Amino acid sequence: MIDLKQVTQLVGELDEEQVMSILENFVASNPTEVDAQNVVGACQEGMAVVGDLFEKGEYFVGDLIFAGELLSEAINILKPAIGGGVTSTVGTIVLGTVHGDLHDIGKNIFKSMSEAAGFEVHDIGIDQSVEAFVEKVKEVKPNIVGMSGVLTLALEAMKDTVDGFKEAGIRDDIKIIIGGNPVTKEACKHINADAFTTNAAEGVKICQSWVK
Ligand code: B12
Repeated sequence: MIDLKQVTQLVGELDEEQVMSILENFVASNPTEVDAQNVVGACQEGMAVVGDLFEKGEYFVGDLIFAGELLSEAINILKPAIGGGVTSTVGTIVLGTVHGDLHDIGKNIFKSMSEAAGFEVHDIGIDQSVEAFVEKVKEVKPNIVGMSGVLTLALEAMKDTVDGFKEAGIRDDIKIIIGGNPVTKEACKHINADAFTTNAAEGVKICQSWVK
């Protein structure tokens, strides 16, 4: 059995070697999807520890960069266990991190999980302008738009983006889900999104309910 608290602690301590060794053994044990998603959650909590230490001045930007690389590597190891096996497309998602925000680890986790659940995902990347979202939606006509952001500032960028969809006359053609650490029920209402989550697995379930 994997010790989730230990995973959180080791990610918080940026102990790359131990984290990778534990995750490799975990994946080799043929875990269930739910167990793998819990490990993603434990890693996410570890990143919150990194964020707290950064705020306290104990970690620096270099540590944030290292933490980002560590988590991306961790998710690559976990990917085969996170889910999969669905071969037919259940729906289409346009996904991106909103303008001003360069964080993409959470977005990439949601992308992997939704692809594993059978969604065709068009990932437009980080720091994406309102126009880039609008153009992509016009091009691929998705069922769903997923917007990611971890900075507090991202919430206003998400609102700008939804306003952009409205101005382009395409808001009612899509469902919008927002994700990332700062999203809340209140923010979701303010932004005029249809759903919010700080958990990628929950996000996938919400998207599945929209395309049923
Ligand atoms: C790693 C990191 C970085 C890395 C990012 C690397 C990368 N490739 O993403 C780098 C070094 C680039 C970075 C830069 C900065 N960062 Co930074 N960073 C972090 C850190 C430690 C972890 C973020 C993370 O990956 N978390 C783990 C993931 C898995 O969690 P998540 O994003 O929430 O995603 C999950 C869910 O929310 C959901 N999800 C996410 N997106 C989506 C989308 C959809 C559609 C759905 C359905 C679900 C979903 O699924 C995921 C899995 O469950 C956070 C601390 C924290 N508490 O988050 C600070 C943090 C976000 N950073 C912060 C800051 C201040 C900065 C910098 C300004 C630092 C600086 N002085 O330069 C810059 C800003 C750059 C910019 N313009 O964006 C602050 C933000 C403060 C604020 N309130 O706005 C934080 C909170 C740290 C802190 N406590 O001070 N950072």
